[in-house]
Amino acid sequence: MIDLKALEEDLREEVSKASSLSQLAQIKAKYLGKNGYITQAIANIKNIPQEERKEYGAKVNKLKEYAENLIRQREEEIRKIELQEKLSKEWLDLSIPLEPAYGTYHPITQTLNRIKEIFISMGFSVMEGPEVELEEYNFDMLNIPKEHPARDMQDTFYVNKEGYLLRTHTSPVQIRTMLSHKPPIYIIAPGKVYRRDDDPTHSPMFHQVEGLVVDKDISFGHMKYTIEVFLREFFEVNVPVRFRASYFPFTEPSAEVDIGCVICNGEGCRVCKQSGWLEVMGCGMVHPAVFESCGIDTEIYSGFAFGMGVERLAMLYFGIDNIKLFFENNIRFLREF
Ligand code: 2NL
Repeated sequence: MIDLKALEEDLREEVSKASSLSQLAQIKAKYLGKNGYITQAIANIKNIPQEERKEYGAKVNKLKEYAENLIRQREEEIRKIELQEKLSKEWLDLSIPLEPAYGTYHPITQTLNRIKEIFISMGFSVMEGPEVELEEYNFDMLNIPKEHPARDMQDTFYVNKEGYLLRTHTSPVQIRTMLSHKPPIYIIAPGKVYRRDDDPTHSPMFHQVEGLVVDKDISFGHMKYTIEVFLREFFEVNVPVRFRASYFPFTEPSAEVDIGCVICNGEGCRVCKQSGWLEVMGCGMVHPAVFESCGIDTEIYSGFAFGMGVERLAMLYFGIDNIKLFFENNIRFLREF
């Protein structure tokens, strides 16, 4: 007959010394497992003489219940101790200020948005159009001759569909607007344009904003004032502005617009090549041939148009000397804005 008292004492001692759940699991197997002491004691009940069997059986079953409870209690204790240890080792300092990873608008987007805001404030609408354009809208209807060098494969990206190209300026958006809307027209056309250029001052993709006004009695004076107001709003100072006679096939007369150098205040520096002036845009009165190709009556309407490079304006506004920085997505550069 197994000594149940001794078994109980051994069990109590071992359980009280167990300090981990795995140790406890071993003890449980030793007493209550398939060949455990208590399991064996239960199996042995049938070998006990008849007169003692009932009492012995009751004791063994009580011991089994006692063992199960004892082990369960210890298990809870050990879980608590282990949790306390974990909590004292692993902790978070909730007082550390966390800087949220805010994004920002790309400097070109910021510049485009500022340009748009200024023209919207003057009553212009913003028009957009496709980047893959008809050669007809990009060149023919703008009075650009068939032999013009800008049409050359070396200057323009043609796509593998006859009569289509990547727009080289946003003028086709204005052609589309004149074809679909009756004057008065007061619009700007911002967007991406493409030219086969890739050197330190040119990128094959860049951004342009063009503007177009078509109405009755529109003069060069309206254009000059509109552009002067825009430039002084954009550069946030009362910059000198001058108009120099120039040539574009789509305007007549045409002019290039200079501002007093915002880097050296007109004193002469590397950026303005010692001239004190910076060329910032081109403009002119819309050529009658352009109006005619769009079905606008030149006896009734006149208008002006202008075009500016967004990267160039952004570089002057932010004081950046390399156009490539806009397209490298260097996070240390972008964080500056
Ligand atoms: C420049 C010059 C210019 C225009 C763009 C234009 C558009 C139509 C009709 C007539 Cl639909 N003109 N656009 C006119 C003059 C100059 O851009 O230097 N851009 C960066």
